[in-house]
Amino acid sequence: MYNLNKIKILFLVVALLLIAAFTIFNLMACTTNNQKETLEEANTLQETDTSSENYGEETTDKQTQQTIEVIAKGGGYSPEKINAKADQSTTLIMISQNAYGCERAFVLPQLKIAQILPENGKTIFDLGVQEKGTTLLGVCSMGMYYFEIFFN
Ligand SMILES: [Cu+2]
Repeated sequence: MYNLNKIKILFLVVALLLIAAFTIFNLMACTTNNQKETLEEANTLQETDTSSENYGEETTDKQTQQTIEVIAKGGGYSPEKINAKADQSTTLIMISQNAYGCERAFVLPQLKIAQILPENGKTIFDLGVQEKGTTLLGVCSMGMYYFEIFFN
């Protein structure tokens, strides 16, 4: 009877340690539940954004599409400073290259976009049409890695 209780307590302690270790690991990997929620929110926002894609399709205004490519890898994003054209429909392609760190927890704060990037592969974001003088920030959820897009 006494031994059985001892085993029970030992089992409980081990279980608690495992839970604590798992929680710490999750926090370090930048994948808290909060971010998953913002991710879902952002996805719906993104969908509504694309519906207004036809906006500004005027014959007088020779509007074309521009694409920006940024690499997400261990140690951050590259390039960190990007010049882009204002008043153009802009697509951002995030290219994951062996991204195993928190660079995967990608956030575009001004556009209310938060998404977990794959370890490898491309993720496409619609940045819409930005005004001259706008600077868009791309950042990891912890604010450790970032890049800036300057629209001119
Ligand atoms: Cu980070």
